[in-house]
Amino acid sequence: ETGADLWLRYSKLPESMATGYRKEAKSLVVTGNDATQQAAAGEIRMALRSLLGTTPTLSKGVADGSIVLATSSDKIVKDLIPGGLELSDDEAYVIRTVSVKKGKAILIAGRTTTGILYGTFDLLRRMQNGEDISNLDINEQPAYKLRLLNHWDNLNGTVERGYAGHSIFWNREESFEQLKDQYLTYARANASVGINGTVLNNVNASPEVLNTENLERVKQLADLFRPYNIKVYLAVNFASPAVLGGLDTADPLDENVQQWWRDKAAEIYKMIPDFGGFLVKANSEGQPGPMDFGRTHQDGANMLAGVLKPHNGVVMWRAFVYEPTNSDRAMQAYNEFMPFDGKFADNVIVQVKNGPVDFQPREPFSPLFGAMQKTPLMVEFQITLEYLGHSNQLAYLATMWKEVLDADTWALGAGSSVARATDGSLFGNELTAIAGVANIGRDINWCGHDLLQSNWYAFGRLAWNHQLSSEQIAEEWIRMTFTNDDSFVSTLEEVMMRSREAVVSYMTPMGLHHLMGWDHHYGPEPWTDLSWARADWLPRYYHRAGEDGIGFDRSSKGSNAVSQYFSPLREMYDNPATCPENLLLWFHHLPWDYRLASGKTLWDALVYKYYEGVEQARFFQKEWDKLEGKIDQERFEAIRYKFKQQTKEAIWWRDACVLYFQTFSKRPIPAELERPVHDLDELKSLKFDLKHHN
Ligand code: BDP
Repeated sequence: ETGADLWLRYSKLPESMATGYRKEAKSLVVTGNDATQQAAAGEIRMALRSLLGTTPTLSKGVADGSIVLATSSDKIVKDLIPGGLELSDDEAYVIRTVSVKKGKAILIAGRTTTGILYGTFDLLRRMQNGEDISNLDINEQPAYKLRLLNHWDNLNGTVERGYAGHSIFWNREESFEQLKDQYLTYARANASVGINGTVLNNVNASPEVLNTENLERVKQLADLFRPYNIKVYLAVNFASPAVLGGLDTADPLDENVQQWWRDKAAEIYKMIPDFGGFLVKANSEGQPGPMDFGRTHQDGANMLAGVLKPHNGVVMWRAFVYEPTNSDRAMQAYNEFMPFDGKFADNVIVQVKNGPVDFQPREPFSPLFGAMQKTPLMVEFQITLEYLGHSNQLAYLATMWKEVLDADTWALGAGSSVARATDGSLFGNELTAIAGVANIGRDINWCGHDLLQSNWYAFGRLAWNHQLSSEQIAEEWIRMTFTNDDSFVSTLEEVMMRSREAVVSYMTPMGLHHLMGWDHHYGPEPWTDLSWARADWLPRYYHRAGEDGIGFDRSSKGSNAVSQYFSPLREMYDNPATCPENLLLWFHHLPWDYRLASGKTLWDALVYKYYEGVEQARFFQKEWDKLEGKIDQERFEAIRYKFKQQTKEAIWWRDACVLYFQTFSKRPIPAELERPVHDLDELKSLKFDLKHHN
């Protein structure tokens, strides 16, 4: 197998499971023929043929063993459920076992056909997981309204921070027709986990994305995705009116600029009436923005919001900003955005990366969550592993995302989690959203590493329901993607559950961050010094190792970043004795002999963590090898190779960091640990070349 079918393989179920299901799926009743309902019907027929070996007959009447796909206003629903059905949301659905003459049937109903589509994928997931479907009473509705992938795809076909080949959207070598099957798989995969929007281009946006030829391509994609309830969005360059439109300014308060955007929006909506809106990276890392014209984030975002408002579009305005100043980079987004709280138009949502710096293996949550209470905020996660080993290492990220979503901001006292601060339940915002930077490309298995498909899947599942557990999501995904063999499932699930922590341990344990190589962010380079680069792009800015110790002092005695958090978090982070050990060096600069609660010195504890990370990687390799023969040999071997690579790189990371930090600590590696296998000079002279990597 190639992995191309993702978790939608629908491989034949063992007879023991299939027999029971056949009785529940004898016929299919489909009440309407809009494209979404037909997509659901097509999916379930194809899936059941493959899972059970039989296709349910299409029927008009409900009988024992029928599956009924209907909207709550259809007469059939009123017949089956005497009191009728009340659904809370256009994407909500129910799946119910209902009595019919001489037996029972399964009703999948939504207020709209979108609910039917989502309910259909839900039922299929249960069947692939071998669950009992004989007595169902399921009510589902999404936690966030907009559940989006962000593709950092460039118009020339490359993908920024993409490790799975070229862009699927901006490929010019093949025609749209040739790529259509791939697009359909993409749409089905997204719909199966409830992802309902996609930003088709890089946040470092080319103005050219808005030219008519490119908009034609966007329209084609929108038309194909529409039955799957996926809206398209574009990242726009704030200078577009000048660069593309030929105006002499892009000042958001200039009438001609506004007219240019209005005309452009009219053109887009004429082609794509349900176009979702714009994502904007402004005045960040060299991108143009309203501040170039003496205006503010508020002016820029609200101008675009006004343009999109008549079309029901939204503006997702990113808060990933950091000025070239000497202040702590981790504090800058907060400082820059807090003054605008409550000042954005109601179709603006501020998109905030999960952590205050940049998608590190572990960061505390961004202090903007909970703090901006009068502005809808959305979390931006990174599905692609920019800082966690690209597509060569396994880091199952549901555990990281749960850590962030479940973190308590204390904004309105205990129970003010990041999830609740963004899903509308804490501050009552109507507009709610969540985004993940996609990890897919044209590689046959989509993600460059078969096991990293799980992160695409997990992002969608959590965007739908942030209360699901990482374990449950992993288990579902494994069963659908590989096999229902219980020992396979439990072994791989355990590896996945430990995987992100393993990466943290051998890369950046105890709150260290940004030790990765310059620019490509792959591999360890804690020593890098470039005289011409901004200090806060370089590792030494973050780890601050010296003879006196290591870590970034963000306590009240240092940069005071702790003050951006609510009490009692602020006090907890401020004191090294109460700061969680896994964030210790994020918030504190401590001497090498600092004693931890365990009694170990900081130096010893840090070294042990690096070694533990390597042991975890070795453990993954060993566990994986036990699974040979339980799945197809192709994927087995491909993954085996990745785990081997991961162990090598874990050792590379461990040796590089331990040996480098040892030049400051001047303390020995604890005697019972094995000796490094590399020399520091050898590691420093490694020239990592991305061209040979992808
Ligand atoms: C950083 C990436 C860079 C992105 C930037 C962003 O290194 O490629 O453009 O984030 O999110 O993590 O805008």
